[in-house]
Amino acid sequence: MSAPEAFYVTTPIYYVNDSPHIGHAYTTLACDALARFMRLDGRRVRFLTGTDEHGQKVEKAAREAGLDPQRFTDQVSQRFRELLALMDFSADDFIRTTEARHKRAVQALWRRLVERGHIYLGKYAGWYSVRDESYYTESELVDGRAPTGAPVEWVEEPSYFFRLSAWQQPLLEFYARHPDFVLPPSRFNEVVSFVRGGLTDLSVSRTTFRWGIPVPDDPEHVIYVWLDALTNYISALGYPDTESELFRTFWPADLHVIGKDILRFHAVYWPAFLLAAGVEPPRRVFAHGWWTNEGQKISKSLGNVIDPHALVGTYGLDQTRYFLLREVPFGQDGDFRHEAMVRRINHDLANDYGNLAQRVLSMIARNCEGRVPQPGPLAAADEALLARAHALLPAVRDAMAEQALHRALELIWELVGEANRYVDAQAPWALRKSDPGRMRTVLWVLAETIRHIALLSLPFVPGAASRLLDQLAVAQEDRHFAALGPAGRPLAPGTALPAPRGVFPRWQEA
Ligand code: ME8
Repeated sequence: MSAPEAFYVTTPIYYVNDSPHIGHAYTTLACDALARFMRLDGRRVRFLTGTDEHGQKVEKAAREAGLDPQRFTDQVSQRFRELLALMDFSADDFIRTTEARHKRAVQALWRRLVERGHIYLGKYAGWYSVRDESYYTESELVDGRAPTGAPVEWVEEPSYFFRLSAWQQPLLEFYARHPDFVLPPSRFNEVVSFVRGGLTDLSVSRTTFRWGIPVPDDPEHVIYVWLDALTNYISALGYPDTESELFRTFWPADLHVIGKDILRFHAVYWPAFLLAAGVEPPRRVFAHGWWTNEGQKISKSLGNVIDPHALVGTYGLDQTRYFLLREVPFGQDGDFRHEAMVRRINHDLANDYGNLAQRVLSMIARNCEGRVPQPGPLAAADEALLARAHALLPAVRDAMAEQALHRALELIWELVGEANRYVDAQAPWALRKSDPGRMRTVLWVLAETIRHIALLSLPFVPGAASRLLDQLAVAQEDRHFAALGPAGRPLAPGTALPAPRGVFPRWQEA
């Protein structure tokens, strides 16, 4: 058997100036669903997340909290780690930029860029935004602020520069060779036109504060926080040891998932640094949209930040996961609304999915002695429903390959709808007396369809889907996608089933 194909997916590493909120939870959730899907599909997966702990913004937040930066980052980083448990995120590694393994990697990358002639010492004079940790040219400013609305300050200091200007042509060629490097396509167009517009050399060190990784051989300078942060994706694989099993298996990354706010760093600077260092760039950067809260931009000053603990506490974990991934086409902006959440909980989860399972499982409990029924010959309608169930994996796989997570859910729910129509049309409750053999066939076809639905929904609603698989007595070792389809592990007639219990309660307004 050949080695399983690797899949390496990463979240941005989050700044520890702030507690985790819905935006952070969203990005990590998307990565989690992708990672879970690929694991179930037989891939060897590595899913990385972590925290971005250096730079002026974090230093300032630590000062405001009255703590030294290391104590402060230890505390806030821990909250991001707790988010993993809260939302059942299956990350394989959690990197912090204050760890020794990361500092070593960043300094090694720096040295390599110097050796290859891509870094030179100069003087920076220009605008800087601490909030964005980004440099801006005069022409980019809008009413004296960064295009993001963040305040800027004038900075003049000695600085090392990365020869980004030399990478315009190689980047454009790289983009042309990798037409799926950035998704969605509209975002890729933005990147390409930005690079076509010309690139100026990038200041990659600062001297006016200390909280960062020192420049090798010139410790007056600390390395620019974005050069530091982007390196996390390879430091977590053991860079500079590029011969290690970990690095060779997982680099280049299959996918960096980020918010649209940080696309330029990932799609322009990062591949340029890597190409300059002689390291292959990642395969894809997916930039998703931004959430607003009941139509308003989410901000601390407006006091409308959505805390993932509150979401999970109020609506439930599977419900929150489902809503975030289903409500908004992945890549577009979304608006969080209580009413929309309740609609998803009551319609999609309770009525469509939950009811289907509950109806079928309780009929089996009542009429088949609580065992998987023995099917008789299959009728055309049975074959048709099973064919739909068997066709689901390839369709969902295609959607996941382009990070269309909402589409994957739509496809699963199309089968849920199909199965519900089949129950109504076949009316197994009416067959109980008239044709019990036929009733058993119908219930087996339904149970087998529900098995497909539950397995394919595991990446998205892992709690409810596993409880449903428990109720179908699907063994742990059969909970993967190779068990789907007729050649997989269809439910064996006669298997005893536990008493059915609803997996998706309705939302009751208090
Ligand atoms: O940018 N809606 O960290 P950060 C959706 N440290 N997603 C949102 C969001 C919102 N309203 N707000 C934040 C940084 N996000 C750097 C990254 S990577 C090498 C360094 C998500 O803490 C979104 O993924 O500001 C965005 O890209 C990320 O949080 C920014 O997190």
